[in-house]
Amino acid sequence: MLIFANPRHALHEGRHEMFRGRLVPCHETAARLDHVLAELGRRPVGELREAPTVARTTLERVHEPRYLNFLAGAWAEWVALDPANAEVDALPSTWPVRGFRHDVEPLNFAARMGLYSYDAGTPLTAGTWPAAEAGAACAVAAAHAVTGANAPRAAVALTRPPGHHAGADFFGGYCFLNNAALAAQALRDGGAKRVAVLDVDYHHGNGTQSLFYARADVLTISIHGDPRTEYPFYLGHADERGEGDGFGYNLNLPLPAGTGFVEWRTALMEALQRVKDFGADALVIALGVDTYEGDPISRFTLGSGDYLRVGLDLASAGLPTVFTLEGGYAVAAMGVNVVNVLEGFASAGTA
Ligand code: OKP
Ligand code: ZN
Repeated sequence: MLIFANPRHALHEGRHEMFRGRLVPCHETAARLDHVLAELGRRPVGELREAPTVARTTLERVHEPRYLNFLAGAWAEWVALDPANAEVDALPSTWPVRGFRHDVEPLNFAARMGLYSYDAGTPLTAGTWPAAEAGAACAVAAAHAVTGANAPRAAVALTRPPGHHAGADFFGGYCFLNNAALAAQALRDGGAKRVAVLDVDYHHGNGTQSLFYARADVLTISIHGDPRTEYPFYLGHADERGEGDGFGYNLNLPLPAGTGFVEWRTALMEALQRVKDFGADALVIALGVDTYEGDPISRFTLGSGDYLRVGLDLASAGLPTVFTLEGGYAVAAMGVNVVNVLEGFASAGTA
């Protein structure tokens, strides 16, 4: 198993997110990844590698050019508005909902922040772009690593900010560039005919679903908290099955808050059966461990030991597999939970 750890992840360190009328400290912190790296130091389940840089054209396989241009220049614009802004994160506060235009890009910075986002919980900071770009490079490198003869079974993009909520032209849910989608597209571009993305984060992978919704070559599956009560609320229902050519190639498995490992694993088995029926050549796992019982913002009750079983189950698909790191906010348990998945996967055989 090869592990591409984002060397620039700590450049993205949001100060505050909007929650119930107040700015509260961010849940998505650099310490999360540091705990995973520390646990990997104790239990080296794979080989750490450095990722080469990613080309803009590769990012444009998934994201809109005008969105990438905005993200890449956003911090400089923010500080140019007022030098004092350097001490504050940029957060959106106005959004073009139903009936507003999305085709005309406003000149106003706040208006563009809103055009390219969907929540006020995702601060954009000085290091957001370099961190997200280097993370995307890890995801693409991981996809390349499992491609070709004699490739290892699995590669991991150990990165933050996470990616699965980001769409073609929007950020939100702590995500800016969709690492899982970039990995899936890189696998397709590397010759895989059919790629499955299985999202096991507590939250529905709305960005990934939207990116591949009309495509039959990438199957998207998400197991998550029921969006009627859980973030991201406006997508992730069981009746969303894809559209056009993509009809039948999206599977949502929402579960009620409070779900434990036995029921969660039944959903995982259904997901893996769908991957098998699809005839996938490669698998991308959007790996969030916010399904953990101790997670401060989520409500499933998986235990740390359960993640070993999860890894073993994922390996049973028998496919070249790329993991991208998504959520997980019980910071101290984060390392053990993530490395348990990877160790469980590796214990199955040739990873
Ligand atoms: C990102 B990922 C909590 C509000 C929830 C958004 C959650 C984003 C989760 N104060 N804010 O899927 O783990
Ligand atoms: Zn999540």
